[in-house]
Amino acid sequence: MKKMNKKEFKQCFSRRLAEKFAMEVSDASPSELYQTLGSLMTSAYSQDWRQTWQDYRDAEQKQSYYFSIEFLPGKMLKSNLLNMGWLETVEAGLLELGIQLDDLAEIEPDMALGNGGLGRLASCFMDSIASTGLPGNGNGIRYEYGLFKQRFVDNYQVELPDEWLQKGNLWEVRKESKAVNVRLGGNVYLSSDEMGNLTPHYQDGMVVRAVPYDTGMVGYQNNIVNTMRLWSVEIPAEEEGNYRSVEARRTVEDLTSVLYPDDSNEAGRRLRLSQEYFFVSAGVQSILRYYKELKQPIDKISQYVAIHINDTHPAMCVAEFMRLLIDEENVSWERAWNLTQKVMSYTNHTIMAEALEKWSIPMMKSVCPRIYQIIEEIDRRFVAEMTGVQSFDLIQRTRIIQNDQVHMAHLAIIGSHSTNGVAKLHSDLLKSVVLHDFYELYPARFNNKTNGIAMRRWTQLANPSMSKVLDETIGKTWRKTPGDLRLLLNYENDDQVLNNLAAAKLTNKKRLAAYIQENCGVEVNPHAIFDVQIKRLHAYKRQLLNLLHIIKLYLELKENPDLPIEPRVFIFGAKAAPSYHYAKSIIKVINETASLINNDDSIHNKLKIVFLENYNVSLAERIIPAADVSEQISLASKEASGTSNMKLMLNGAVTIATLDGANVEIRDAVGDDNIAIFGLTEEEVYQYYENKTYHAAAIYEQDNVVRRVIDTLIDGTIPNIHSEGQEIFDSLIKYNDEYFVLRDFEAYCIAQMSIDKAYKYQRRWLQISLRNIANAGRFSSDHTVQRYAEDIWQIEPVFAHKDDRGVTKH
Ligand code: GL5
Repeated sequence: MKKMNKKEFKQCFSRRLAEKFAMEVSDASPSELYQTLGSLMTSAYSQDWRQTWQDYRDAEQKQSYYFSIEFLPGKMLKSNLLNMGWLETVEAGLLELGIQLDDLAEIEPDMALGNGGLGRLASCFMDSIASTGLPGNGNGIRYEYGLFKQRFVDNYQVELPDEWLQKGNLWEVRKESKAVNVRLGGNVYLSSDEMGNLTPHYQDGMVVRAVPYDTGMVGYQNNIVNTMRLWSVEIPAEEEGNYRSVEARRTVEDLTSVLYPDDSNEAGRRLRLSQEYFFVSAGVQSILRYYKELKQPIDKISQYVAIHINDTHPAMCVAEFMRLLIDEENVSWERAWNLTQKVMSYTNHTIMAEALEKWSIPMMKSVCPRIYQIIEEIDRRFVAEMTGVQSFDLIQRTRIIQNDQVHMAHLAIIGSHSTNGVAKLHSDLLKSVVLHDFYELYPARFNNKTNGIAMRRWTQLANPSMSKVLDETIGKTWRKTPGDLRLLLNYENDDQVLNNLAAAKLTNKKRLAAYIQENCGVEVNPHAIFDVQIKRLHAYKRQLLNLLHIIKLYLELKENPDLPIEPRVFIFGAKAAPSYHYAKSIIKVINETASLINNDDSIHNKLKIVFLENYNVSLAERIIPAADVSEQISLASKEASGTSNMKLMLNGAVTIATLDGANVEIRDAVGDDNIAIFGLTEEEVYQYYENKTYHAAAIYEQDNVVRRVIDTLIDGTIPNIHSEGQEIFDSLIKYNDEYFVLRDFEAYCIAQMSIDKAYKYQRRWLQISLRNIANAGRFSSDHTVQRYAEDIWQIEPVFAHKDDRGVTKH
């Protein structure tokens, strides 16, 4: 990629502004300046983008395609600048033109085509795949509306549409020439020729156009630009006549309109399944079209293509790939099946039953009838193959079609060569419990790939103050090789370094405090402990446990305002799914508790609660560098991995955690003395399930502290929560506390006391924090994707060895 000095950049920038808007810098709005900078950047990397694609093609590289219904890249301006190697030059050049880069970055809407960890992981992977020079692509949906914008009205969550495309999206390119047609609905019947070959005939239904929008995934200073391809629906020109009414057009346009249609009703579920088939079919068709251009025999396709099924949403890739091979390419079933299994791989991201998708047969038949036929045949052959080899019961439990439902995880496992979990514990649980039956059938297919995070975004971009201290202390190699963060361990007794890290943290805390003041009107003390829980709102993640502990502290302070605890600011960031009533009640109760505590002068500002609205990637970038404490308190066994735990440790926060998901590996990395572990283990949780011996009401009756705290939900201590307080109270006492909040409460309070105590000894605290930073390198997603590349996809990096003029040296 072309490197520029500051002077050249300023010239190019002013020239581009004049060309694009016929303006001088002094006349332009931040939005026009942002557009100008963006267009300068895209034209600078588009040469590399073409070249990367060309190189893969010339070298006939095997490529991977990561199919994900969510991508959560956040803002791309600064991360692209960083990866292009332009960040410092541009920042300085703009400053000389009187422009703050951060003001331009503010203009960009967060690209929020995802919910949480799953989508953010996909985006960290996209960054790392390009940065490690791997030939890998993303494939997903270009939703017109991203995840809703969250507002609090009367302390309730209210959802507003996220019209992120309103002002255009300068990173994407509409590739009309690469569009494909996707057929939805209708009927299909098969005719057979004298050789027994089956041909499908389609009746009715609709054909929609899938048009790709490609976004360049710029690798970290390596001249590689990969592609994230997101599909948008359009009405094909030849079908225009069939879609005259607004309503008819709407039925098509809805397909790629929203992320997660409300699945509490039939129409929403149907739309969701249609979305899944839409992006699966479009993606697989375009892969096959590309493969055919290579003019290789179809039987070699697994040497060129790896398709990754990210969670169950794209599981229909298995059946669609089969469909294309047998219906369009005339490949026999047996050969097609063999190729499909070699090409496909699958990651499971949760053990929560609700997320292991199942679709009713009538629904699937009506959305994608041919796919259903193929799944039925896969299921039939699976049963036939296993009969006589495995027990009847095992076959019944593992087959794809059961009780009138299609089990998507079963389809993904049976139709692929690899199934992985996302942290050691999670992968073990898949083998021993959740997918144990499949492990019996296919032990060699199971493996672990612990999640990772795009280190550059979460340090260099989000935390420049800490990054500077790291550069000054251990040099700059950690920027490219995160494992080098370990060099920091040499300085754990160096007061100067500890103080520098403390000063960087304080800078970040002050910045967050200013944001909190501006957005919530709450004044917080930057010297207080910033205790952070940021993640989707879900009962298993136990934001409620956090809240109950806060209430306990509050009650204690009310009794004894001089209680010798460190001042603490509890910071929450979380969205609740719009139809998840219970999670919304928790938000309401946290917010009302915040109003109560934040306005109670009698506790001398020792406690504050801040629930920041609209948690998203950009907000995470503000909060994480300022965190002292990282709350990872899900019920053991329920959080597959977690990734905010990794980001927070990397930024020097000390983790308070159950032994769940990747917390176990964080504990192993930092050692017991540098993390606060508490609560039931996963084995103990399973024992409770087995013995059915958990009685939350008994804890409530016997434990005075618990009772006092829980009663505040219903006795008027916390105002305005009449029904929500009762609902939560009932969930704990009447419905026996599904996530063992009360069982872990005491242990959690003790762990919290240890945090309070440790913080009092600042030097020791800073050492713990330093050890967390130093040991975070292993959680780089660069490392994770390399494991996927070697073990699952069998793809290799192409370092095209380009010179600075973008010329490929072979
Ligand atoms: C999730 C899990 O809940 C997280 O534990 C995990 O870190 C993440 C990425 O593997 O996947 N599954 C899921 O559906 N979402 C997640 O965050 O949204």
